[in-house]
Amino acid sequence: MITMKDIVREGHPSLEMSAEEVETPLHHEDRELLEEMLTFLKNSQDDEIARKYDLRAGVGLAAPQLGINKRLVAIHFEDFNGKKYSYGLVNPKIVSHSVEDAYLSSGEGCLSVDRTVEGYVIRHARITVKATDMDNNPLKLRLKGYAAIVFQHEIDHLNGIMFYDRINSKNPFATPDNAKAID
Ligand code: SB7
Ligand code: NI
Repeated sequence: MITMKDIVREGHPSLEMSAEEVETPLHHEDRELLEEMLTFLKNSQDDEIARKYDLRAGVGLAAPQLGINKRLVAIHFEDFNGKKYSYGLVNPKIVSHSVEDAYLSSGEGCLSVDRTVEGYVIRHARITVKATDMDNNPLKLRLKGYAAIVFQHEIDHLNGIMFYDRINSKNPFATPDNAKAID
């Protein structure tokens, strides 16, 4: 079972490098890893289990956060409208995005970062993501709002990018005119 002790923290090299493409159809071990990552997210959102194992709640997890240098991402959350997103993604890629940007007005955090970093994380408002799913089927998703933010946070981990790399260092709360707030 994955717990917080398995999650590497900022400064670890796997958070700073570009991860390797994963072969498809998935090898058994990669499929198992994605299942374990999804289980971690579900456990982290279950109050009782999270308390018992001291898990921080997470909506996504990327393999490099486990020190595993592979392009694998798990996502599990419900958006503000109650729409459910639960995916194991293999080699996810943003194939197109809006000109408009967006940021979460509450900022972002990361399971690999044990401190609060304040500021707006400027991202694309809308993205189209292509990936292979856990059953080896091609997947194409059009995402906006909170979901678009979460997927970009996770895909960034595959490219060695942390959320604070996208905060304006001179003025963390600067809002570009083409960026809208997501509450
Ligand atoms: C806020 C938090 C996340 C994504 C977008 C906004 C995910 C936090 C968990 N992770 O560190 C996953 O990489
Ligand atoms: Ni993160």
